[in-house]
Amino acid sequence: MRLSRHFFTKWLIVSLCLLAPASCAISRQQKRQLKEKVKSMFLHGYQSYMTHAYPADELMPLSCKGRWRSHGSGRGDIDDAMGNFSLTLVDTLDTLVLLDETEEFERVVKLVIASVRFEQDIVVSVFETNIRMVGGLLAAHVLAKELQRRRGEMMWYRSELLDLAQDLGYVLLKAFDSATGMPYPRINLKYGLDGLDHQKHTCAACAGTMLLEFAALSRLTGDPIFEEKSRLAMDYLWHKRHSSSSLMGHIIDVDSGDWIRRESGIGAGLDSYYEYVLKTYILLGDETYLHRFHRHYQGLLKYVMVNSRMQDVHMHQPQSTSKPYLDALTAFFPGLQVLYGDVELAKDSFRTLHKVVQRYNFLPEAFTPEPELRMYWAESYLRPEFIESTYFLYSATKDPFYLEVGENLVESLEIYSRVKCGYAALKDTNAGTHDDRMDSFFLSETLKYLYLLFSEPEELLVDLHDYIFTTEAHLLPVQLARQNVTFFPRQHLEVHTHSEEPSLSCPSSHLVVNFSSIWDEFIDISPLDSRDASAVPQCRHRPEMSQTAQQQRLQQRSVLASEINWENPEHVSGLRVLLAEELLIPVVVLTIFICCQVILLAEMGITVVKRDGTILISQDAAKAKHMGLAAEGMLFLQEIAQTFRQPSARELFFPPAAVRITSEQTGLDRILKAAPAQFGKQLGKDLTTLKGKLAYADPPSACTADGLTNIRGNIAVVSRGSCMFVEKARNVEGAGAVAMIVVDNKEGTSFQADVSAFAMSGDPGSNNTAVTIPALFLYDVEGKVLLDAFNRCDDLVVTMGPGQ
Ligand code: DMJ
Repeated sequence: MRLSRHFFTKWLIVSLCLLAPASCAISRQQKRQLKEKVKSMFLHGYQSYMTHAYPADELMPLSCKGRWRSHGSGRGDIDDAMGNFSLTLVDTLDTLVLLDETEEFERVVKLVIASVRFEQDIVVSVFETNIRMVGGLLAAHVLAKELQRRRGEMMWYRSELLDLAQDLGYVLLKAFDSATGMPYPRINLKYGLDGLDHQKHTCAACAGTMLLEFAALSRLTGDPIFEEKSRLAMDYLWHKRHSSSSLMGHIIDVDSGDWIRRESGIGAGLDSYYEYVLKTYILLGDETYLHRFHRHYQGLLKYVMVNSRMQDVHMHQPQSTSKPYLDALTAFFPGLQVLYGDVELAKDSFRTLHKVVQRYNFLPEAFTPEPELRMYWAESYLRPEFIESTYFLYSATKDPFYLEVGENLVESLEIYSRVKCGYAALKDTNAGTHDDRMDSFFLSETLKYLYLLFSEPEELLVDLHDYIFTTEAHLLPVQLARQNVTFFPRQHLEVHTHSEEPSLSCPSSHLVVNFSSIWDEFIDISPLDSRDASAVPQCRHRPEMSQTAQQQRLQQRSVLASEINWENPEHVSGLRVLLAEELLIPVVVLTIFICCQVILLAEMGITVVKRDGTILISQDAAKAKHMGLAAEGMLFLQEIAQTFRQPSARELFFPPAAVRITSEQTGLDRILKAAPAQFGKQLGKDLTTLKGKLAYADPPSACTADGLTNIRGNIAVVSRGSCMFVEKARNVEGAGAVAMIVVDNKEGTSFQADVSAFAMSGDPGSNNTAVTIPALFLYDVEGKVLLDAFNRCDDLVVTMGPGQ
């Protein structure tokens, strides 16, 4: 082993620090310097890749050129991660955002959108392609949206990265076409499984590391297939665990379901299976997975990590060890233990790994278990796992010891791995010889965790508590748990704003909410301007949005409003906007609503004062946290004004309606109570009734004008949500439907239970007149009756008319 003077000094310092930790704690200033240091390291690696390798998949840091995937390029399995799709760049996108390189992020997102395609005759690893490419695209998509929302940057972006992720998702889906539902390990990007001499043996981690990315894909695109398939694969793996120990084997046949190799541990081949069981619970809130992880964890503690001594064992004879070494991937486990809440055991297992790192500067690819802890394989690929655990342990304990571990790693990388064109893996950790490879995970994971270790939470664009790291350290928002997988088309996440920025010279906007309502239970809000114009400081630069932009904002708001954690609103990620429509509720509820939101309103520069049955809502844009929130606040007020403006005579009363369903074949004849619409032809007034056949809109939300099929000449059935009712009506009418029935997407609602005189609202502007077809709304209970009848009766006839 090479023991440099530098390392002797470091060893001395660390030893002294262990004896007197307080005196050696890294100061905030040093921490900042280390963070900047890591950033400069990242930029060296990244720019080397962009200059010498891009658009190739990887950088060859010694040759200063790109590594492409070609037939017979020949490093065996490790090349399966490469698909000539600029792997390193895609894998690195979200790191750029976390390191606040957002201009560069924007530049290269455009490159990716313009150039990355998957129609190539190349066989790739399903697992690697999923974690690096799909995960990379999804995280970049989510962060691009964050940049739009928080900073008003990248407003041109329209979910193109999500489209790419979805395209790739469909390619990978073909791999699930096995007898057990577990994915085959490889797929041809162009031809799927065709012509592949199916390799049927896959590792448990390979089959079981799809669900986070695929669930995110389903929930962001609205296509449930990804989540469904990957859940089934997880179910199958769970069913294959050892019945008493709950240990898993290593390699499994995806057609027969037989275990091919039964070694059990926590390293390569198994690591991220366990990781995804726990993280699925964290991301999706599905307790089945917590229960499963708990069972696995008990088995691991009993046999694989006995008293924190890590070892690999035989799945069916867990008392006997199966191999004499542990691999570098094992080092992710303390981080997972932290996530599970077992910080004390995490510290113990980390201590063992740290001893190896202290000895060799890096964690070698394999090393023997305690007590020897000797190098077994000499290579080090600069993997992230050890630093990942360091980061999680520091986050949980704030013990400066972990910062020092990170600092040592920074120095080791600089001394032993930095070369002219990036960072080279080590061929021999002992001899310090280089290998001509810089794997994409070095930028996407190793340096990301290292940077985050030295960052203060408030310095980051996002609150990391709102995200989970995938196994490739890509960020996925935990709010996905609250999104309904069936009806969640992508319009939900789209942000479209006007180009004008709010002027901070604009002093304020005011509204009065007056409780002396014309309806007993509802409030009447009208702009203060119309009541006491002299009291309103007039704003010369108030930004006006187009009707469409406003509708689009409302769409977005309705999603976010559904995510409000009423108990603890300030802890909700992304809750920066409010839905004015939500205020169409009784006074008491309104009061609670506003009280819950005061913190959020304050961030938008809005204050709320309640006085003698009147609520005064005012905004001082200069007091908003930032420009984006100032604009949100103004829009919020505008929307309240529009929503609660004095109703016109026509709007004052919309009588309830009804849907009659009949089927001669089955003798069915039933009347369902329905809510009317404030737009389109009024049943019982503009026309008496309308009779027709039903057809499901596709996509079900009907929020897009393009691609709506099957509804011409029929009554279109659409799902509630994602956009305004009137927009749905416009779209289905454009596609030839003669009428529209919207079915509620909230479980358990019914016409009887809703005491409010609900009518689907129209455009605040003139576009209502563009809709001529009649439209009705059915609550969940009545909607289910309709859909059930539609599914059962081929001859179902639907008559829409006024209620009694
Ligand atoms: C990464 O691609 C991921 O962390 C994966 O889960 C395991 N292998 C590498 C890093 O070692």
